[in-house]
Parts: sequence; structure tokens; C-alpha cells
Amino acid sequence: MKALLQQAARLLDVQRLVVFTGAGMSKDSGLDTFRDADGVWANNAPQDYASPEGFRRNPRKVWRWYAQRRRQMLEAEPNAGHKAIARLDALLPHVTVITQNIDELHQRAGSSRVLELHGSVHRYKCSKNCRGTPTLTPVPELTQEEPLPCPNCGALTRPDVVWFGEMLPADVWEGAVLEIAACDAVLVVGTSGLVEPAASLLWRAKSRRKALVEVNPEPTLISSIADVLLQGKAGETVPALLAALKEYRTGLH
Ligand code: BV8
Repeated sequence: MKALLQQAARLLDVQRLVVFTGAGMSKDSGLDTFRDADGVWANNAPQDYASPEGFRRNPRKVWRWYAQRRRQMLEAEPNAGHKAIARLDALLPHVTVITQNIDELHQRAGSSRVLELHGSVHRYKCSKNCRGTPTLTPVPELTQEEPLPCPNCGALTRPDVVWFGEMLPADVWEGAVLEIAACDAVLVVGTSGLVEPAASLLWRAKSRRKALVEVNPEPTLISSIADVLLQGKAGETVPALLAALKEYRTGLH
């Protein structure tokens, strides 16, 4: 692994780095992934809980599911991987985190530039988008078990997350596309690379010959385009990668 870490460090010693993360990033904070055997979708059908149709069918069920996940995410702490990524801000000139996660653990770890492709569980908005897409933050009553009425139009409110069949927030998506186009390398942590259009950002990076380093305990769809696959857990491997990068840069200067 040491030789792979040194190879990865050389690839990531750049001016502009994108760190692209998925649910595996937060696994070592005690939060479930989606598609692992013990994952979120093992006991909850995505179309019932993470789709507009599911919310329309049973808003209370969906709202309670998110309220429970919100409590888990609030109780969770950023792990050593989140903290190592935040420390990259001081090491490299321009670091942007593009995450599919809704737990805000990157922000809590101290990362300064975070693009949330799929929104945040700590924000909620009117389900009718009555005034465009204002998000009413934060959720006033974390113990809230019933969907709150929109203070403007009285319709039900909903978590400010992107469900299946919904467009990603245009401003966030455009920002992510620009960061991928402008970056020199991408560090990919804890994603199966299954969900689109998020994963397409990585294929864009590869088609523009950006270096790509992946951290995951097992090979994924992305591994075929990764220059280096560091097989390991985010909470252990990302700190080791940060140490290798510091060592490499010290050796250079
Ligand atoms: C859209 C909500 C278009 C928030 C989520 C067929 C082909 C291609 C696409 C589609 C298709 N059919 C339908 C689609 C589109 C669909 C899609 O991609 N479906 C997939 C499943 C096939 N996408 C959409 O619907 C998107 N919208 O396309 O709209 C459109 C066009 C016109 C008009 C209107 C609309 C919206 C997608 C967003 C859905 N929302 N979540 C929430 O509740 O959290 S998806 C969900 O998946 C999460 O956001 C999650 O982040 C995301 C990606 O999953 P991962 O993060 O990768 O997690 P996963 O469990 O899969 O993998 C975890 C990885 O971690 C594994 O590799 C594991 O090995 C690793 N790991 C485990 N332990 C560790 C670890 N890594 C490191 N350390 C560890 N310790």
C-alpha cells in the first residue's frame, strides 16, 4: 500500500483538487451506506422513501424517515477521513468537495468549499416550491414527527434533498461541472459510482485526462477509470493519503 500511497500523493499534489464523496465517506462515522448488504436500501424501498411519488403517497412516513436519519446524522461526528479532507484546504491552493451526501459532515469537519449535489437533510423547503426554491433552514424542531406546513402557502414542507427522478439543483450542478473542468485531479472516496448524473462528473474528468485516485474497500464502477485504487476505509486510508502527500511535498521543497 505504501507504494500506492506515494503514487497517489504524486498525482494529488496539484493546484486545483476536487474531492468527490459518497455514502462510504460517512460509514466510519456510523452512518449506513445505501447499497452495501446492511445499507439503507436493504430495508427501505427507494421509491417509497426517496421519490416525490413516495412523499405524495405518504408524506408523514417519508418525513419521519428523514427525521430519524437527521437525528442519526446530527449525533454522528466527522471521522478522521472528513478531517483529513478538511486539512487539504491548508495544503493545496484550491480544494472543492463535491458530495452526494446530505449529512453536512464535510462542513462540520471544516471543509470550506462543499457542493451538495443531493441537498442536505438539515434543510427543508415547501413541497410546492411556492416561492421558487427557498430553503427554510434549519429544521426548527428536530423531534418534529409531522411535516411542517409551509409558512408562506400552508402546503406540506419536505426535506431539501434530491429524490429519484428529480433534477439536481441547477446552481450546484453547474458549479460542479465547472470545478471538474478546471481541476487538475480528482480524489474519489466512498461511492459505488452508480447514481447519475453525479457519477457522470467522474467520467467527464477522465475524458479530460484528469488524474483520478479512488479510496474504497472494494473495486467499483469507477475503478476502471481510476489511476490508483487505494483499497481501504475512508477513516483510515484518507489520513494515510494526507500523510503521504505532506511527506511528498516536504521531500520536494
Ligand atoms: C435524475 C437522496 C433526471 C438523498 C439519492 C438508469 C441509468 C442511469 C440513471 C438512471 C437510470 N434509471 C434512473 C436513473 C436516474 C437515477 C439513478 O441514477 N438511478 C440509479 C440508482 C440507477 N438518478 C436520478 O433519479 C437523479 N435525478 O436523474 O433526474 C431528470 C431528467 C429530466 C427531468 C427530471 C429529472 C437523482 C439522483 C439522486 C437520488 N437521491 N438520495 C438521501 O436520502 O440521501 S441517491 C443516493 O445515492 C444518495 O444520494 C447517495 O449518496 C447516492 C449515491 O450512492 P453512494 O453514495 O455511492 O452510496 P452506495 O451505498 O451506492 O455506495 C457506497 C460505497 O461506499 C460503496 O462503493 C462501498 O464499497 C463504499 N464503502 C463502504 N464502506 C466504506 C466505503 N468507502 C469508504 N470507506 C468505508 N468505510
